Formats: sequence, structure tokens, C-alpha cells
Amino acid sequence: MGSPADEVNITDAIMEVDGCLFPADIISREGLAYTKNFPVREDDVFNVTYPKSGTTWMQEILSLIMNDVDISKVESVPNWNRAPWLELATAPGYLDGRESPRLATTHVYATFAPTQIMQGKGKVVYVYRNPKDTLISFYHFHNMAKFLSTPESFESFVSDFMNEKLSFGSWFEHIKTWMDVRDKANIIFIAYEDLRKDLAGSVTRIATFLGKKLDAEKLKALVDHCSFSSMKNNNMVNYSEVPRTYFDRGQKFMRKGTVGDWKTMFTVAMNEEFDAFVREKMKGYELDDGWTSDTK
Ligand code: PPS
Repeated sequence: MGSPADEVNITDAIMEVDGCLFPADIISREGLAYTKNFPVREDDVFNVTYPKSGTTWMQEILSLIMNDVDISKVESVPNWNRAPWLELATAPGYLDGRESPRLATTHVYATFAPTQIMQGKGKVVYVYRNPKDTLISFYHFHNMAKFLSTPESFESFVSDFMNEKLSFGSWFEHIKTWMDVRDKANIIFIAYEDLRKDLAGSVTRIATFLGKKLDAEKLKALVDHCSFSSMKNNNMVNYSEVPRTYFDRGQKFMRKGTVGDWKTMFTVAMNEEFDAFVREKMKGYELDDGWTSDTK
């Protein structure tokens, strides 16, 4: 999530636009119009995610790939400035006059994204994560972010996730809309779990997609800087600088950063029901064979 610069009155209100829910405290119709009509430059890079899928991690990875792994450059500028969310009110201030190549972030479905992306302009790095781990991370985030409603219970949150009643819409719809445009947009799909398994290999794949080559020394510097332990203590990405109005500091944004944390909260029955639901819902969208496996 981005950090709007000024403090505002937070109400956790929801806005529905074209069947998708948005947190009205931080997203407006103007922001969505700006996003849709964003004039895309050929060398723009978009970090696209459903919330809690690895957005912040990819912001750091892309910032470094794009600046030739100059770590000093990312150490003084927060992620929400370096890779601003298109749909937030602060985006024009960051992006409109910015030198190329620009990096932007978005949580929106492809149907809300800049039209010019679907005309082949810019490059999209789409990060996805095992839906159960995404759900768990989003659940904890709902208890932290004041612009999202506090869940009544874990069970009710699982039901809202399955029934597409969460802010930023449905995990299922999100992936499907972006997979639907894969032949029109310049897009690469990267799994959070693959970043965990082989960060260096995944970074090399992303760099190649962006037309960059990192030597072994730079690759190692990037991988070290982007480890969970390093990012957890990095105030430019861990949201410790965000005003209390937005986040309850009792909770940490950089929570666990692991694969399989869903096992700590799903019962066997919930897991079976959820997996069957995901299999049914994602029919025809088998990006890999693991939507419901332990690893994805
Ligand atoms: S947001 O609010 O949508 O921008 O959140 P997002 O950044 O997409 O997701 C937050 C989760 O990503 C984890 N994270 C990482 N995991 C591994 N390595 C690194 N470097 C890393 N950086 C962030 C973060 O801990 C959240 O996951 P959970 O499971 O809650 O720990």
C-alpha cells in the first residue's frame, strides 16, 4: 500500500466501482480515472499485484534492477515515492514529471489499468502468491491498516475472500483479468514462492525481461539487500515511517515473509473446502499446476 503524504480522517469506508470494492479513504474515482488514462511511456515498468502478494519486495527488486543496483539511491527514498501506486492521489505528483524510466505500482485489475498497457506499451511484472498465504497476510493487514475494516473473525474473512467482498476486489478476478491480457501486454508472471526459492534466478529472469544484465557482484548485492531480514529493518520499505493514522504500529508490515503460513490458521476442513473452491474457480487459468499446492 502507498502512503499518502498528509494525514486524513480514516473511516474504513468502501467504494464500489464496476463491481470491485476499494478502500475509499485512499482511493477515489479521480485516482481510478488517472490510472486508466495514464499516458504510458515505452520504457515505463509496472509492478502489478493483488495486495499482499509481494508488492513491496518487487518494488525493491525493480528499483535496483532499473538503477543498475545503486543501493545508495534506494536508501534515502521510500518505496511509495520510488514506485508509486497509480491509483493513489499522490501519483501525479510523483510520476507526471519524472524522468524515464519510471516505475509504478498498482493493485488494480487489468480492466482498471492504463489502457495503453494493453496496446503493448511499457512492461508489466505481475507477482502472484499462493492464495492461502495471500489471504493470511491480508487478514493480518486488515488488523493493522486503519483504512481496511477489522475482520469480525478469521472464518468471516475467509468467506469474504472467497466471495470477493474484500477491498481491491477478488484474488481470482485479479489474476484472471491479467492473464486475459497476456497476449496484448508485455507481461511476465513471477511467483512469490519462486522468489523465496531462488531469488537470484528470479531476479535474473526479471532483469532479462527488462533488457538488463547484472554481473555476479551486482546480483549478489541486490539479493542481500532484498532478503527478508534486510528489508524488515529497512525504514524505506518497512512502513515504520507511516503516520499512525494509517497503520497500527502494534503490528509489523514485514510480518513473517514465509511460504505456507496458512497452515497455522486453516483447519483441515477449511483447507479442503478452500482448495476445491480454488480449483473450480481457476479452471482454464492454470498458470502453473500449483494454485492449491503447498508451494503455490
Ligand atoms: S501490500 O500491502 O499489498 O503492499 O503488501 P505486499 O508487499 O504485497 O505483501 C506483504 C507481504 O510480503 C512479505 N515480504 C517479503 N517476504 C519475503 N521476503 C521479502 N524480502 C519480503 N518483503 C515483504 C511481507 O512480510 C508480507 O507477507 P507476510 O506473510 O504477511 O509476512
